[in-house]
Formats: sequence, structure tokens, C-alpha cells
Amino acid sequence: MNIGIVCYPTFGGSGVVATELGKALALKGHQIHFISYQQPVRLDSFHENILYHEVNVSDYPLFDYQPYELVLASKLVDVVKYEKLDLLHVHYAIPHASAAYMAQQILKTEGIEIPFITTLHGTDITLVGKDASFEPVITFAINQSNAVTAVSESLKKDTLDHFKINRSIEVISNFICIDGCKLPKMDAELKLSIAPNGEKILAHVSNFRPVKRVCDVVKIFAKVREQMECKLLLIGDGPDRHLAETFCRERGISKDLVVLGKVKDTQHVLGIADLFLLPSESESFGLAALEAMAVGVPVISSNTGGIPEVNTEGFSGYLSNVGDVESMAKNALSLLQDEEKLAQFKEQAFGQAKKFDILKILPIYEKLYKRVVEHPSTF
Ligand code: GMT
Repeated sequence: MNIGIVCYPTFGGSGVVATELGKALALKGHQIHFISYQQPVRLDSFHENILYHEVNVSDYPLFDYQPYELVLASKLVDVVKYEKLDLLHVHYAIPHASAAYMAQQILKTEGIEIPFITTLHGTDITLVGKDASFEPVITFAINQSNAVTAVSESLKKDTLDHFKINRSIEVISNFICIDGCKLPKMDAELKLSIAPNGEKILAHVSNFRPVKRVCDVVKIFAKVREQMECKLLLIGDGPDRHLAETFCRERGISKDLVVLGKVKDTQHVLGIADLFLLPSESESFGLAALEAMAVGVPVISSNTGGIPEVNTEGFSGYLSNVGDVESMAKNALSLLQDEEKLAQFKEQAFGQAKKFDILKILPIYEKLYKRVVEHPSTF
């Protein structure tokens, strides 16, 4: 099949999911065309069957804000027409679903039918989408998509609760590439450089937006550190990074804080961690937690949104109410202070991640693609 994938190219989970899905489809022989304003971060080398089409937004002085959606729609028309695409799969509703709809309508006037699938990822619904100024366009674009998927049951429910949806939404869970049955080997040299005295390592990966509650991450760390030697590894960057750094400086614990910034191969670094912290305010799925579990790292998280569909209480980690840092720190210590239990949870976290193996999810997407191409009317 000849498939166009529209996504954000940045470090966010939706871009990662879109890119990994495209790479896996290409390996199965599909022709994949990524369409975005920048090369997606996880698409950093040549892959057979994959092409990248850049959406160039000019800086014409008349516009204070460049009309990205229009430029994207024009690019989609061009790529669908000249690359003879069978299907568009857009990740994140804003503005990708409405741009795809516009391209579809333009192409229709030229006698070209192109179905599009919208995958909802989270903040497009839970935060941005609920903003009244976006609501009519999002509702319309979701309802007009030829198929809509959500990455968790929780996100499907949120979408149905907050928008006037008059069509079906299929849940296709996020996935992870599991390489073999055994836990991948961790980088012992890296671990030694971060924790030279065998300190336990807590890790957090995010875009450091307020919804991630980075302050809770450092509060949990500070509480654990009162009881035992440990390090906190922060991966990613964003608006609340300075809050974490300031918190640690004020408490004199900065020497145990390691901020790595935007690392591309997060799983390589996560492999040296003992625990992953995800205390988010809202989270449709929690791909970062799944990436941690896939390298055998148990998760201490909040119980919001789709996280309970990923992290199983008392098995792959522990879940607490949003903001309950006492409980999260207690749960973290119960694992870190008991080597046998920690080893068992590491194995179990890996076992849990295997349930989300891409090999299980890919055929579900392929089946949906086939159905939509053969019967494009919305369902
Ligand atoms: O985590 C973010 O804020 C980024 C955002 C995105 O779209 O890139 O992530 C959302 O999509 C991910 C992939 O489906 C999910 O794993 C994240 O849980 C979701 N984020 C939120 O719901 C806050």
C-alpha cells in the first residue's frame, strides 16, 4: 500500500508512534511517505520504502502567524496526486485532521478519492481540543475522517465525553518494538558514569510541560534521597525544566541531578535506570512509561487517564492519585530498598511491555488500512 503519514516531527509521543509505525510498515513492504515540517527525530537515517516530504512554511511578512494548516493541505494534495497515495494516516488531530479533510475535498474536485484516518493521541483532545476556540473544527474533522483511532480506552472515553461525536472510534493501543525475548543488555559504562557508587537511579522522560508535573518528580526524588543514596536522571526539555533544577539547587541536592536534555535514543539511557517516574496530571497513554518497561524499568506513576492501561498496580510498578508524592515516594522506596522485589518487578515490567509488542499491533493497523481503502465511507 502507498501510505502518507502526517505527524509532528518533534520528541513528543505522537511523532514517535507515527514514525515507528511508518518504519515497521516500510519493513513489511509498504511505501511510506512522511509529511511534516521537519524530518521526524526518529527518522534519522535512510530506510528502504520511506520518503520524507517537507512542508515549507515561508515567512511572508504580511503574516504574523504562518497558515501552516493551509500549506500542509496543499502539500497533501501534491503528494497524494503525484505519489499516487492510497491513504493518509494523520497523527494528532490539530491541525492534521482538518488539513487532511481540506486536501480530500480539493482532490475530490479533480476526481481523486483519498480516504484519511485520524489517530487521536492525547493533548489534542484533553488539553488543546477542549479549548472552545478549536472545538468546532476538531469535532468536524473527527466526524469527517474515514476512520478514527484512539491510543487508549481512556482517550476514546474523553473524546466521546467532550466532543459531539457521531461516529465510531476504534482503540488501537500504542506499541513498542521489543527486540527478542530477553531484556536488552544495559550500558554498564554509562551506569557507572552516572552512579559511580552504585546509587539507585530514578528517571523521567518528558517535554517538561506543566501536565507532566515535573515538580512532583523532584519531590519524589527528594523524599527517596532522604532515605538512600540515589540519582535522578531527567531526559527531555521544556518549560518546567528550570523548576526541577531550581528545586534541587535550593535543597542542595543538585549534585545528584543529571539533566540530559533531548536524547534521541531514550531507551538506551533508560536501560540504566532502576525506576521510572510518571506523576502526570493527565496522560492518554504514557508512551515514555512503556519505553521504560521495555528495558525492564518498573514505573511509579499517577493513576490518571490511560496510564492504568499500561502500568499494572503491583506488577509492572505502582500507581497513586495525582499529586500524592508521599505515596509515590513510599512505593519507590518499597522497591529500591528490596533488591529481590526490585529484580522481580524489573522482569514483570519487561513482561508487561511485551503485551504491547508492535508485532501484535501492526496487523491491526494493516487491517484497518485495507478496510478504509476498500470501503472509504466513514464508519
Ligand atoms: O506527552 C505529550 O504531551 C506529547 C503528546 C504527543 O502527542 O506527542 O503525547 C500524547 O501522545 C502520546 C502518544 O500517543 C501518549 O503516550 C501521551 O500519553 C500523550 N500525552 C498526554 O496525554 C499528556
